[in-house]
Amino acid sequence: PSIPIPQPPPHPLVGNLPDIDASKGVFGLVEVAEQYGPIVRIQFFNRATIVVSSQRLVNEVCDESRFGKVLGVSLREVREFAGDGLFTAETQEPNWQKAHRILMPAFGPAALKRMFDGMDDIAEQLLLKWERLGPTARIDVPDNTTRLTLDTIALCSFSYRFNSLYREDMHPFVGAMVRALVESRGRSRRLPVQNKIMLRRRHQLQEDNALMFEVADQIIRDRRRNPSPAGREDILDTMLTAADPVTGERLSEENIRYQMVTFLIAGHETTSGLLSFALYELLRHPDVLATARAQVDEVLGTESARFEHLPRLGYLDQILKETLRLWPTAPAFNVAPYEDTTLDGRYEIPAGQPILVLLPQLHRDKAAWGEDADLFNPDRFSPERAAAIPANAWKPFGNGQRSCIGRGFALQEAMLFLAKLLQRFEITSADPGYTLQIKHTLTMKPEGLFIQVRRRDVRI
Ligand code: MNH
Repeated sequence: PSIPIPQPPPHPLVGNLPDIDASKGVFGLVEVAEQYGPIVRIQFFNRATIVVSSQRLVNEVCDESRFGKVLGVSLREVREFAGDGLFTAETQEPNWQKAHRILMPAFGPAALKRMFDGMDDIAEQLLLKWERLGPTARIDVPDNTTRLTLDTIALCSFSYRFNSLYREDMHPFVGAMVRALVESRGRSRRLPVQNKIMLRRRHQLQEDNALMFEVADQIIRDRRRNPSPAGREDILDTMLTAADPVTGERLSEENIRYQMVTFLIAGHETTSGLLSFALYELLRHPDVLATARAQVDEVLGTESARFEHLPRLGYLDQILKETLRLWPTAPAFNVAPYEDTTLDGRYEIPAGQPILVLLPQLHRDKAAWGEDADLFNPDRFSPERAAAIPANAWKPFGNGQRSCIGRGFALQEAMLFLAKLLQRFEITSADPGYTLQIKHTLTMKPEGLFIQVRRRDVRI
């Protein structure tokens, strides 16, 4: 017996648009989910989305034999500038499959080991800068970590230096990207006719897209003129030269440009948010900070961080995972059933109907995480306890074949930075009364979080 999916009463024409607070990003949906429960139907104009947020329902929609990724309304707008790059391609598109096969090894374990030096290069620059600024400087955490992660992804994948740490304003790519992402969200909440008449916004978006393509094209032109030395090939070289093992084809120049824009977007906003929220939680949990520091001192001592140290920093890995549980910086993804289906044995869902997996809610589901689900506690991910986490209760990197290609990259980069930071500095909040304020674009970050750092008495 099928039953209707709960939905807030829709308004004429716009549906539930006025019921969801756009300024709160995905937390606007969290409010509705809190009121209506683990499954709720939301309708913008004539487009419906089904929002699921319990482990029980998410576990079902993560079954890849019945459900697969679809582009939500925002991602369909992002496709304007990320094209058929991995993130915004449909799984059935030949270019997704081809690029997936070519690029998976480029982000695999052997590649991550090669990229260690690039990650260390940028992390070292940032920490040296903080040391020179001294203990009285107020350090803007999301701003600094955004510079770190943008420079790191560009150096590691294209051997290109944005040099964000040497400039006051961010590289123009960042402004263009942030505006384009914000506008994509805006467009997804308007009618096509509304979007059509907003000429100034349309022109700005075209300008921003052109700038992002120009940055990518410039890097490709430079590379063609100055090939990488033998043995120093990077991900850009892989894209320019590698043949797909199945079709024997290479990536087109246009597709390479889309992949580059995709890596720059997907590869830095989320990781800087992760690092920012991790610092936010460490400052609120001195006991966790002390345990982390003790491990760093034991493993690194006074040595410079090396790739071989990383597997021994398990507690830092637990901190990052727990941070992504409470603050999933890419807070939602969409799947749809391949065929008409019934969810939870009672909700009828037509083929192709988008289902949004709401991560902040899933990750605080008390049935999956216990009564203390709202508490930050990295022990949840200890080797003993992690095995008991229910299937698909933790999905910050998405699901299955369409999950994040940069997962290992992000965790390695974040772990290395945290280890080096704790080895070298005492950290304190610059504003002990700070109350969390989240800034939402496609991702989320703690806005206005400032720290101060004081050099510890260790010689490295
Ligand atoms: Mn990432 C897909 C989260 C870091 C590149 N990423 C996804 C998805 C999530 C996600 C969620 C699935 C989206 C969907 O189903 O629609 N990503 C993250 C988080 C971090 C992150 C939380 C950091 C923390 N991602 C990175 C980094 C890169 C990257 C670093 C660098 C290249 N991510 C991607 C790409 C995809 C993706 C590319 C699309 C993969 C595919 O579908 O083939």
